[in-house]
Order: sequence, then structure tokens, then C-alpha cells
Amino acid sequence: MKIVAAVALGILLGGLVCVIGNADVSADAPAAGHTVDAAACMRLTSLRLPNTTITSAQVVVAGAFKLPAGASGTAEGFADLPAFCRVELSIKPSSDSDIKSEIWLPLSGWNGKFQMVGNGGWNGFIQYAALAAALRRGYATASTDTGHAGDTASFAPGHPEKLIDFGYRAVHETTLRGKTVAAALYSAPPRLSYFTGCSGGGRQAFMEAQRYPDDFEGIIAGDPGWDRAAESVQLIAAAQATHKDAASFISKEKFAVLHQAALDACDAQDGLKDGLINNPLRCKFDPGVTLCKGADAANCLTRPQVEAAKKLYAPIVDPQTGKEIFPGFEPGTELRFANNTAAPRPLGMADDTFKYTVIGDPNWDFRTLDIHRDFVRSRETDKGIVSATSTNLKPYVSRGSKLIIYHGWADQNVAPLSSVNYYNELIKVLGKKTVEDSVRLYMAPGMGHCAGGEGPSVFDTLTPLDEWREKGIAPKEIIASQMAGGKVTRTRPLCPYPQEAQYKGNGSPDHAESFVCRRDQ
Ligand SMILES: [Ca+2]
Repeated sequence: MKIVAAVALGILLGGLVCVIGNADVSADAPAAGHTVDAAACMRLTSLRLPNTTITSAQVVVAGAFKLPAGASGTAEGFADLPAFCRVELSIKPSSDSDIKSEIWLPLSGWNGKFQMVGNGGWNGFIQYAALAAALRRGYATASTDTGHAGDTASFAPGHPEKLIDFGYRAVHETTLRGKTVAAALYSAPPRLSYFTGCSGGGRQAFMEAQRYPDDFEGIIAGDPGWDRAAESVQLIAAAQATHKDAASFISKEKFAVLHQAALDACDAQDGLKDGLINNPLRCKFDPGVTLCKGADAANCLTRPQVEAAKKLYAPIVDPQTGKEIFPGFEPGTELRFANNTAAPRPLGMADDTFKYTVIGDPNWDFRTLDIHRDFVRSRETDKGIVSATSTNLKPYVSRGSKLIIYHGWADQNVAPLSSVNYYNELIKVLGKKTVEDSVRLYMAPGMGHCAGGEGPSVFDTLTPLDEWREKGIAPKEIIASQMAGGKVTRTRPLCPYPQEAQYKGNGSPDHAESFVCRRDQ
């Protein structure tokens, strides 16, 4: 009824009512190219899409977008947006589904491409900032709330269909709708479609490449938490290590002591003392060097603290099978360890995985985790719905589609070695040549989870992905910037793995030109 009413109103008022803001953008809109008018946007409400209700299709005039009440993100940062057609959808692929999605389409200057943006953690919010970023670059773009509201997994118990929506279906369905809506508005389908996401969005990226190889021609997976079943065990085991008893707890201040010791051991090893450990895999750091010589003091760790710290860097191994479940964290990450391992509970993403999807008890005590038993349970309950562990990317790459993975070496949430391991597995499965033609991995020294950290963490992966897929220009180094007070304080190349940025021996260590990408011998 809603759709009928909206269309009738549109016909009645000549399509000029669907404008948010105080300007009428339809009057003088040129008809050439990919320029469309307000009436065309509003007519989208009459589109018939499977299991879908278009709840709204309205033009938002340039600079008029306001973050909806209750939405995730900051209210600032939308004033520079161009005029766009904002389409809101409700998708119900199952009787228990309630997927809310939005598609944003520029009224003029569409670049002919579509970009789906991802969600982190258990995120159930439309990603407005990411939509805005894509729109600014001329993309038709879409985001979904993944089928639930809020940022916990508390929706999952008793709702297996909603968990499927979260795991993979909401992104896929929204992608299909996004392409169809763009085709209807511009009278031409997007010539290329890309996915961009970090953290949980990296997981979604892997899921898409593995499960729906036809959805995208290019995918960017940042700090991907692709194996949530295993990663959650590792994160909870890390929290267990520092919460074993009061003596094992490591404070933020003590983590700073540990960080300095890691730098003392490994910073200069890469040829440049710059506060960054270029390749932590070559860093043999023993937390035992911080052991107090006598009584506990501010500048040292007690024996129980040293033992707890060692567990944070160690891989989690199944004590029954002897197999590694998930890698540990890397030296150089210590300043952010306090966010997870010194907090009262483990990282919410992992805690929720166990509370709501594995154990089914919101009062579950993470100290009771048994690594073997609960890893088996975690895999069994996941069933490949949330974890994206397949390395068969042949259907994806055989279409000429590209995958760029990046990961901060100082990621405190998703152990960065998991991305290296996945990349190495791809080489085994697909062969080196195919991987070189289709996949790039960039490891960022000193970068935290998706952003921040001690190293340069601001960089653009979309341009190299686009140039690779559209123009055949294979990506090489990517220049990353470090920012402070809104200014660039340092630039550094990120190199295609296994190459590393090595200091040439002269020139400013804060300038990317002073480095060369090469493989360490
Ligand atoms: Ca260094």
C-alpha cells in the first residue's frame, strides 16, 4: 500500500515533491550522460524487486543530508555531498528476515560503477560515512544493517535465518538490489562492481569472494576477521591469559613497558630506528626481558605478567590435536593490547560469538573456555555461516576479478598473521601466477586495527583496485600517510607482500621516496 500511495503522490505532484532540502534539482537537470532527475529517482518506488519493499526513494540535494536519529557515526562530514538519490529498502529473503539497506546514487557524474560497503564486528547499522565516501567518488553505493539493529549478537539465539542474513545473505541481497536499482535509474547497469570493507567488513569481503564470485569484479578486504570461529577462541584465550588471576593482569602502563622492550629488541633490526617493526615475523622478542629483577615496579613485569604476555604473542594450539587454531599477536602491538586483554571482558566481537552463537548463554563466563572443546563447538555452530575459510577463489579470479587485502602489522583485534597465512594458502591452491594476476596483500607496519597505531595508516586502496581491474595496471606500492593534527607527518610505501619497504640509507625517513619495495633476503 505504501508503494502505491507514494507513486500516486508522485504522479499527482509531477515528481517534484521527492526532494529533501530547499532546492528543486529536477527543473534544469541536463539529460545527457548519467545525469538523472528527481522524478526518475522517485519512480524507483514502483520497481518490483524480489522479497523487497522500497520504503523510500528521494532526492537529497547537495549538502542537505543529515545523519538519521539513532544512526551510527558522527553527524559531521556530509555537508560536501553532491545531490543524490537515496533509496531505502526492506529485504525479507526469509520469514524471519528484516534487512534494512540503503542505496545512494549520484544525480550527476555517476562513474558507471557500483560499490558495496561493509560492516565491522556484529555491526547492525547502515554505514553512512562509507556511503558518503563512495558517493563523493562518483559511485552508486549501498550499505546494509546486515539484518539486525545494534552492534551485538544478541539477536542470534532462536533466529538462525537472521544469523544467515548477518553471515552472508544481507550483503549479497543488497548487492543484487543495488545493481538493479542503479540499472533502473541510469538505464544502464553498472559496468563494474566493487566491495570495500574492513574488520568484519573484511570478513564480508572474503565471504563474497568465496560464496558469490559473480557479485563483484573487485574486492578490498581490510584487516579481515575472516575466520571468526577460530579468531574468537584466540581472543578469548588472550583475555584468559591476563585474567587468570589478579597477579596475571597487565595494566596499560605495563603494556607500555612491554612495547618499549619490543622496540628495543626489534625496531633497529630493519635498518631504521623509527618506532616501527617493519616485519614482526623476523622479530624474536622475549617478554622475559622485562622481568622485574627484584620487587614489582613500574618499569618491569612480574613473573605472572611475563607468562601472561608470552601467551598474547603465541599462536593458539589445540592441545588435543596439536594443530594451530589461530596465530597470536605481533610485537609492536602492545599499546593497544590494553583495549582487549586488560578490559573486564574479552573483545565484544569474540565474547558475543560465544555467548550468543556457540554457547547460547548471555551470562557465559569467558574464563570457562576450554580451547579444544570450545573450538570444536565454535566450528560446529558456525557451519561456514559467519566464518569465510574457503581458499577456492578460482571462480572469482577466473572472471578477471581482483582482490586486495591489507592488514596492520600491529592489529590488536585480528592477529595479522592470519592474512599472511590465507595469502600463502591461496598460492598453494591457485598457484603463484594466478595469485600474482589477481590478489595483492599489503601489510602495514605499526598500523592498528583498520586505522591508527604508530605507523602510517591512511591510504587509498580503491584507486589501485580500480586501475587494476579497469585498465589492467597491476598495483605496486601504495603510499600510506601518517596524520597528526590534520597534517601529514610521515609517508611510507606499503609494499605488495612479501616485499617490504626498506630504507635506502639516505633521505628523510618521513618521506616515502626514501624507501624502496624489495623482498628481504
Ligand atoms: Ca624500524
